[in-house]
Amino acid sequence: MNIAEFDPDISHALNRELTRQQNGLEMIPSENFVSPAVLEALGSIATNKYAEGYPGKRYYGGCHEIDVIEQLAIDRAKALFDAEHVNVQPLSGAPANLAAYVALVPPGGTILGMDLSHGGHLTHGHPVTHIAKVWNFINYKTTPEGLIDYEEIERMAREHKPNLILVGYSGYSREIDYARIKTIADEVGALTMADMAHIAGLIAAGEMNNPVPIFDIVTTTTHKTLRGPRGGMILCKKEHRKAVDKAVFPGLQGGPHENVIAAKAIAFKEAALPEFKLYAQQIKKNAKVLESVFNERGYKLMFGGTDNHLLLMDVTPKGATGQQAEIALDKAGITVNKNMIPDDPRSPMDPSGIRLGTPAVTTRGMKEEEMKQIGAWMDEAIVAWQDDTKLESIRQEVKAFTSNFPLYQNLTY
Ligand code: DSN
Repeated sequence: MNIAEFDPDISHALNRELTRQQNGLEMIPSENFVSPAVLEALGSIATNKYAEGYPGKRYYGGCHEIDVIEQLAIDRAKALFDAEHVNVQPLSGAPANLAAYVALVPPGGTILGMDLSHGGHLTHGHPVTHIAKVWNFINYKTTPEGLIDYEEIERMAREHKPNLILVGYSGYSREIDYARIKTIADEVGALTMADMAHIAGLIAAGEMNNPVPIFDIVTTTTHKTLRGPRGGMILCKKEHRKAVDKAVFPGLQGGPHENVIAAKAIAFKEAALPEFKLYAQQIKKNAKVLESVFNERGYKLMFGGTDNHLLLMDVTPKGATGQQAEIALDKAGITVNKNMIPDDPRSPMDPSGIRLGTPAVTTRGMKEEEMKQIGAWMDEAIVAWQDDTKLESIRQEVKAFTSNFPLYQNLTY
């Protein structure tokens, strides 16, 4: 019995969500649309199998084909990122980061990571997280010009002697000099970690610097620019293999989600194709077009612009807060997320900024010309945040526009 017959409530919600995805413009930089093959693997019978352990060393019988699937995912990820060891079992980005800390830093040890409002992530040690009670996180910030402050990182590393120096961000739009961080870490005897969740797809395509050959450990999600299923992964040097694998299982997780791992394997195969490189290049070109549109229209871009897929911008010069802009854009059929800007004087629930990105619209085939139109609509919607009639008219235009970029044709639940 299919979903529609058995559970109309879920079926209707899924169909409405599908319509929302098809009719709107998805500009949240951490979201994307997976391929039909990835979607099929997620719904496959691999979900039925328990496989605690690792390929060839499981605590359950009947894992032969599951081993084939997980080993393919591991081997493909190793090749894609030039990694010595890969663990594909982390359930998502936050569990991957937690496992990385468990593997490499004793409780009470010191971790030097980026402040949340300057582009870091909650799991990089924000005081509201439990992990901030387990490890001693010290946060660095960007320079007043909005760039990574390598000199300050060096100074703080010398002062605090961290066990681990962490780079890689959720709201930062510039390139990272991993070699420079490695030099600083070596000087103070720290290990190095990069959280490449946002930019993994750009790195896989060779469109951004790759930390994996340089750093001790790299964590990622698989569902952002990498365009795979919702999940996580850890890549590390051989000497950390045992500690990482033990931290993931049995340290923190139970049975791996092998349907998701099958989908990861497929996504890694897709990311190795020449067309994925073109996709990654287009993501960056599209972000650059939005950068110039918003510059021309008087927004304040954080970090001076973008080298990757995302933009963080202060919308208050246009008379709206981040929350008001997010709600107005939603009404106009454009999805973004409100976001703190560096040292934001406002609150996280109603910050000064919004964060936007191009991976999802680029997957739909939108290019430079379409970005100009999207940027214009976004500006109009933010300026008219109190005008529901205007927002509804933009929504109708967006709907007509997106029908030219079909998504999951013939899919229904
Ligand atoms: N929630 C993700 C993002 O949107 O960047 C990071 O965890």
